[in-house]
Order: sequence, then C-alpha cells, then structure tokens
Amino acid sequence: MCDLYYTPASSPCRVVQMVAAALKIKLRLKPLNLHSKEQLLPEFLKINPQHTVPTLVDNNFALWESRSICIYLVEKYAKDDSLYPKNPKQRALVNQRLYFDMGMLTKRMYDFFFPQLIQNTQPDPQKFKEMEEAVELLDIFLENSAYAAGERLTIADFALAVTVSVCELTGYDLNKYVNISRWYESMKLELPGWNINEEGLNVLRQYIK
Ligand code: GSH
Repeated sequence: MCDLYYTPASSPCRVVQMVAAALKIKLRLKPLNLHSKEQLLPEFLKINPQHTVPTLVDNNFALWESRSICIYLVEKYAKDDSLYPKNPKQRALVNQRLYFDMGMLTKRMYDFFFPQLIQNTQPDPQKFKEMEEAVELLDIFLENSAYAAGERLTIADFALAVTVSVCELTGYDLNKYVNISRWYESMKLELPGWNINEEGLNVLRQYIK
C-alpha cells in the first residue's frame, strides 16, 4: 500500500486522493500539520527535502508534485490508459493542461487570493486581471470539448476541477464563463472522490472566514 503525506486543506493533496479513488487504490493517509510546521521535521525532510504535500511513498520510492504523482499512479496501477492516454497527441494535450493548471491558473489564483487571506491585504487589481486572463483561457480550452483535454475524462479534469473549486470557494463568479460552468457542474457529478474535495474545501472555508 502507498503512503500519502497530506493535509486536507491542500488542493494538490485532494487531486491525488481523488485520482487514487478513481483507480481504487487504497492510500495509507499520513496527515501533516503545516501550521505546526510538521513538514519541516527531519524525518519528513529525509523523505522530501522540498517539504511539500502531497508526498507519496510507494515502498521506498518517494514522489512529490501532485501532477507527477497522478501520472505515476495511472502508469503503475491503472488497468488502462484512459485517465492518461498513451496516444502521443492526447497525452501531450493532457500535459499541456496540467502545466497550464500549475504554471498559470493555480499560480495566478494563489497570487491574487493568498495575500488577502494571509496578510489581510486589499485585493490587487493587477493580480485580479492576471487571474482573470487565466480563467478566460480555461473557458476557451473548454469551448469545443466535453472534458479538459478532449472527449474523455483525464487527470487534467481532476487537477483543473479542484483548482476551479478553490476559485469558487473564494467567491469568484464563474457563472459568466459558460464553458467552465457547464464542464464544472458535470465534473461535480462525474469525478470519483468529489466528496473528498468537498470535505477539504470545508476545512479551507474555515481559514477563509
Ligand atoms: N506544485 C505542488 C504540487 O502540486 O504538489 C505544490 C505543493 C505545495 O506547495 N503544497 C503546499 C505545502 O506543502 C500545501 S498546498 N506547503 C508547505 C511547504 O511548502 O513547506
């Protein structure tokens, strides 16, 4: 069984938990309290010197970065390639969406919201504009496809839907994005383990209040 070092309020942790649920992989959950800086304890630094959650340990193999973990779980444990297609073009599109999620959408969303949540600063209009640009791009990506990377559910849908759920939680109005709204509503019903995401969002909600 794989160990997963995690914390419920962390969105990348929930993506991994949901992909594991979709693959029917049982994870031995190892909670880390980031507020008490448990991720900086020497035992954990030995496993992951970058001290981030999620961190997966499969026997003696340790891996972090949620999107890499999801790819690993599919490649090692899935009975088929549907969540991470082997076809080069389909896989390239999934990768593009995952990099977009990490490098642009999540980044810009956190750059906008986190200073407000953590330092109680006023919303920065420039950061808001940059986040909106990323959300608009996602809406364009979803214009002609049912899923985030084509016509089948892939790990890109898990990653992006969790990101969008955090956006929604912060009160950002997604209704004006027709394609995101259509896709996101269907993801809430279709994604295995969505309840895991909702439980984590409830924890996060307490920090936001
Ligand atoms: N890109 C990484 C992923 O997707 O796994 C982000 C990981 C990350 O920054 N996790 C945060 C964390 O572990 C929690 S959401 N923070 C503690 C630290 O960096 O010390």
